[in-house]
Amino acid sequence: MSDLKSKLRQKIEEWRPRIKRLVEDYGDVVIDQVTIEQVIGGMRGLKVLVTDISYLDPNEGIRYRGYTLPELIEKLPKPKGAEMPFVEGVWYLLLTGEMPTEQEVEEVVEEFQRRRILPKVVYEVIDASPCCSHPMTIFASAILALHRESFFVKKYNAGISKTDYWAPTFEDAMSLLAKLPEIATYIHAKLYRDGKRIQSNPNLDFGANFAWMIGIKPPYDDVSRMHFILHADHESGNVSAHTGHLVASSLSDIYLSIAAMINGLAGPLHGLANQEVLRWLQDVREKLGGDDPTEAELKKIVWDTLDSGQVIPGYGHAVLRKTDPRYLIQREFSLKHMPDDPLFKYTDMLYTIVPAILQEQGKAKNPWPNVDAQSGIIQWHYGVREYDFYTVLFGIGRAIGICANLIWDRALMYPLERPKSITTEMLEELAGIKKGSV
Ligand code: CMX
Repeated sequence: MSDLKSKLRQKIEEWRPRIKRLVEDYGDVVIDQVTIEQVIGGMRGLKVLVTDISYLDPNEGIRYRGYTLPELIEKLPKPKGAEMPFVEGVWYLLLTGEMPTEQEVEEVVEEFQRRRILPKVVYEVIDASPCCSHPMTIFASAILALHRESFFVKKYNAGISKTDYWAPTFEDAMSLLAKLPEIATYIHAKLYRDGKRIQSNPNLDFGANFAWMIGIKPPYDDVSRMHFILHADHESGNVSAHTGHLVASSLSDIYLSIAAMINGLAGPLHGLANQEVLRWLQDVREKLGGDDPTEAELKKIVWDTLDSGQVIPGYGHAVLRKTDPRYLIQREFSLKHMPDDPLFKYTDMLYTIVPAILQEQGKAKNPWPNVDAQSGIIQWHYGVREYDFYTVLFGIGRAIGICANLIWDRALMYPLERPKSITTEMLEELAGIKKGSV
């Protein structure tokens, strides 16, 4: 058994009694109340999910296993000469809650390298996709095609004990994550490079191999690592994480659950926002004849966008109430590596004007930028200019956190998710509204 898997087994055995005690001895403790506004309004703020992989503080931003992102970037082992840590180290940390040593990371790097090879069926599914399909649709289909490889399904059909479900789930997660860069870069080659594919480099880590296969030189390896790490997790209630958890709660395996999560990520209010940012910025740039913008020009365009009933992509958040630290880390990287990039200049000027405008408009609860306001600009700068591909990159990162969550869901034997729904009439009765009084 690998060191990571045996470390995980030890952590799971330590954690299980805590959950058992909470349910058996404290199961009737009330932790939240539900209002009509929350029921109709997308369950905002309701404390009804549990995860120990990450926690999102509205003012501070995300912590992975208790570490802020800057702490994580500083402390995790890095490839020689790199600015950003190994993606594999984040996987280790998310799974076990422990900061890995260089040796422990190296072992995961090698394990992922061994599991990279795609079965033929994945190429066939990608090749068979209509040319006008969105890359996220193809990405989800390719992941679904791997379902027949599921080790969990084999073990489940053979009659494995419920207490051991986590182990084949771990194996499936390792195999899927190792393959995601291969799948994504093949989709990229197929859609945008006449199918000209660059083969995997057997000596490279997750981030560097992605950069290699997409054909972009350093420091794009660090861009990849940064992108996948920053997008890895955002606690449990966001659409992609919650979808993954919900689907897996019916004991659907990793492949079915991650394909579902990818579909949730593909919406413009969630992961597709990074593509929307680029599209909107290019549109703005075109309107200004490609020139550097003045503040007055940009302010007018922001107001015009709002007045036409559209959102400003990359701004606002359902939980965050301050500038997203993931935005700030990418901004810092951009200031260091691409300060003169024309689109970065737009982005940075928007950072100074959009929050005040959203505050003046008075609708958005959070006027500050989120991760998507900056991520696409960096991709564009380094040469990934097909912006409908950006959400696929987000998907690779997010799959890391969700796989960690799903393994722990199985380890702690969380049950089928099944909230109760009621009718509008019942809500009116609860509110004391007389029938027919509207
Ligand atoms: N531009 C304009 N209006 C905005 C806005 C923005 N960036 N953000 C929120 N609002 C509006 C909402 O549309 C809503 O308007 P209505 O009352 O007319 O419906 C109002 O402000 C209140 O919304 P909220 O409670 O502040 O935000 P929600 O929790 O409902 O939604 C989010 C959060 C992210 C969907 C929203 O801020 C948004 O649409 N932002 C732009 C898209 C985006 O950047 N999404 C990426 C989020 C990060 C990610 O998941 O990747």
